[in-house]
Amino acid sequence: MSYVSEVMERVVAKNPGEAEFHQAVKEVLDSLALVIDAHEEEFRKSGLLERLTEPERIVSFRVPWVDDKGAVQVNKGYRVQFNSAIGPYKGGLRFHPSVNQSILKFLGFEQVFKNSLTGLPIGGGKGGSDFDPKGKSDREVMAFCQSFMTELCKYIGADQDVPAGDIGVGGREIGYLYGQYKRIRGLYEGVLTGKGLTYGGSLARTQATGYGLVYITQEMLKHEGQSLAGKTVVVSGSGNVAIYATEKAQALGAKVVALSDSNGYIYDADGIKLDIVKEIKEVRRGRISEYAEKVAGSVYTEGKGIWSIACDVALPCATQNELNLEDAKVLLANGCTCVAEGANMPSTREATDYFLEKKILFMPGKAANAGGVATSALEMSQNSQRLSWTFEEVDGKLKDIMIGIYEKVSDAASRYGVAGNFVAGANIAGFEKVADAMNAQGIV
Ligand code: NDP
Ligand code: 2IT
Repeated sequence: MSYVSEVMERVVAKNPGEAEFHQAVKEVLDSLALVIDAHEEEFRKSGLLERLTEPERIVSFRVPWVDDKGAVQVNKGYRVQFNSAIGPYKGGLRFHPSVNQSILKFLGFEQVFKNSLTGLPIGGGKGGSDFDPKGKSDREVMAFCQSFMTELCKYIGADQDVPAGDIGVGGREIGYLYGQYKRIRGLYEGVLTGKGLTYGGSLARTQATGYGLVYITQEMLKHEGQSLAGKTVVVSGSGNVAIYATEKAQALGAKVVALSDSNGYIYDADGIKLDIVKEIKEVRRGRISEYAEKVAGSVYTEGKGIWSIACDVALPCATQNELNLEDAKVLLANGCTCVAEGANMPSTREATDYFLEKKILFMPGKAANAGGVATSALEMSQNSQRLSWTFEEVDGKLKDIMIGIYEKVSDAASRYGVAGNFVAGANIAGFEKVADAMNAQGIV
């Protein structure tokens, strides 16, 4: 049996029941077979893949807090410190009832390759809790965040592990988490990114994931002699990534006709009015259905189904496995020719394989959504320098980083004889730097 297959079997056997983690590892290992099979003894000897697929450390802890009725609540808290070969652990915190160890391990694993692709010195990690911020008062969110950080602060630091936001963790949560870290550790340091602009945050971090997604989409289209101008775009989700992907796509002349949340989706043939979405989602924390109540001519549909809307470009920006094989078939049947993933692993493996087989433009999440973490690394640089760069400076660097990622991914795919397969390209290009650093540092 090949070394890659042996390691995949080992991962399944040693991590029972962790379907998302298996899925993420399998996709990467299938790509890496192109690199490893020809030199497998070398890789086997240093146990490189066994080490790459085992997190350096997982911290799991109790998060007790008191709700507004005076009742004690207990949530699970985690931090997965996956790989620090190229820099301190870096990656978001997710607060969502679905959070478990499998989901955080898949996210931490993907983060290792994503962070490598940015070209910046950041290792990979992820954390979070099964806490659901939906419907909680600000005081409850603060109580939860303070309790979460009281434990997490023992394991993180500006040169050690630097968390940020993800699903359910935005500016409000980062503020409460940062305040508690500073209070306990007595350090005013860049231990979290996505901070507010008055206390060490970076301009353009809020926009970065969505803007970066659109920059790399534009770059893919450019290489085909096309652009986003005049294209019809469907974006799933209506959170941080979806909102700023919509904003940049519109700025580049695309018409975004749909957005969604976990309850349903809206369709606006005239193009989404983003100021209304921001008011519903960023200010009032409401439901996307409210858009249809406010905008005449727009339609709200309960449930899944956003991928049945005809478009040229699809940008899944909600969550993992939100786009399956059936969705992929419907998208392509309706004329879609380009899919770029704003979310992490939003396409199932079957959907991904279908996109590759049909040779549409497909950019996987670990390349397409890397603009967020890249800009987090720029926030870390500014914190270390004790400086704040202008919006234009950060946005300019973000754009250059996304174009650089496109080039690395496209080049790696070509070097290994699978030109245009950006899934293999991203996995291989991300792997090369991490593998080199791990080899140089010995068996650790
Ligand atoms: P937000 O919490 O701001 O928004 C998440 C959006 O996705 C909401 O519209 C939410 O709907 C929807 N959603 C979440 N979970 C589900 C689900 N299980 N089923 C259907 N819809 C769901 O998160 P972000 O925008 O920050 O994150 C979106 C995706 O982008 C995630 O995959 C995240 O890992 C990824 N990402 C985020 C980065 C960042 O910088 N924030 C960077 C790189 C990737 P509802 O409100 O109803 O729950
Ligand atoms: O998935 C991701 O890359 C993020 N949620 C952002 C991580 C970060 O550290 O900015």
